[in-house]
Amino acid sequence: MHEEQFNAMRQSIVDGAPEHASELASKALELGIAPLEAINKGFVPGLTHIGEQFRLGEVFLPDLVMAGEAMKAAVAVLEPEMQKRGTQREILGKVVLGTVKGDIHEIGKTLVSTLLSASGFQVFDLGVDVPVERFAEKAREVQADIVGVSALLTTTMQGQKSVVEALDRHGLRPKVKVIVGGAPVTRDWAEKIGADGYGQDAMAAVAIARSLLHK
Ligand code: B1M
Repeated sequence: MHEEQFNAMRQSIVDGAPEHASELASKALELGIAPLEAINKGFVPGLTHIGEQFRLGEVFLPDLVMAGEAMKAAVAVLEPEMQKRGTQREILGKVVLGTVKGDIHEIGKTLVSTLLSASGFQVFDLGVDVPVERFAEKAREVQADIVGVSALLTTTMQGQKSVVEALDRHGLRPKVKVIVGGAPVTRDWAEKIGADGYGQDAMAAVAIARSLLHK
């Protein structure tokens, strides 16, 4: 069902067409497609494709930038609906979240942020390119239960380890749990750096956050 819609969504990202992507996102909601389904079955495959083409040298940085812009436009339309669907009232816990220093990939991190808050977590989203110490300072300030660290580059994954170390230095562990994620991140890596959880995708991040807090 909705295959044609999903294909059009995928193509709007490949074409780097923010307006079209945003129209298709609105259309998806009109058709009763769940926002997360539109993201996972429609728009993300476009980004996966463009990422692969970039890796092969078939497309260039401007194409990657435009694909990212198109994705952001689609998510901007779908996000309020995702928030609305999170009906929970009780705050399950506080999460400080960000993408590590040197890394400006924001789309996956923002999805994690949206789903966590839609699921009842209070999220303090620090954005991208976040210095190591900032994670620890914010965690202390808001008395976070969890710190979530996203990294999309093999070169910036190391920053996740530095965040775990900074939380240790600040005496915030093991009370404050750490969840890591991002395309190059694996469960093995999470274990190796002493993180408490690894989220393969945004839904998994929510499940891990819940289980770490026994909610
Ligand atoms: Co960049 N980029 N990029 N990029 N980019 C990748 C990551 C890359 C894999 C492309 C490739 O070569 N095939 C490659 C990294 C290679 C590597 O190191 N392994 C790469 C590169 C090389 C670069 C630059 C270095 C390119 C250059 O300048 N020469 C540069 C680096 C800039 C920097 O950060 N310093 C760069 C720049 C960019 C843009 C700015 C143009 C743009 C980002 C725009 C933006 O975010 N506003 C961009 C994009 C769009 C991509 C790809 C195509 C898509 C990333 C994305 O948004 N995916 C990406 C290729 C790919 O991943 N297939 C690529 C969709 C998103 C929903 O998925 O972010 O994986 P993802 O998040 C998922 C999960 O990973 C997980 O849940 C999310 C939702 O399901 N998750 C978590 C993420 N964080 C989590 C945290 C958690 C738990 C789960 O807990 C806390």
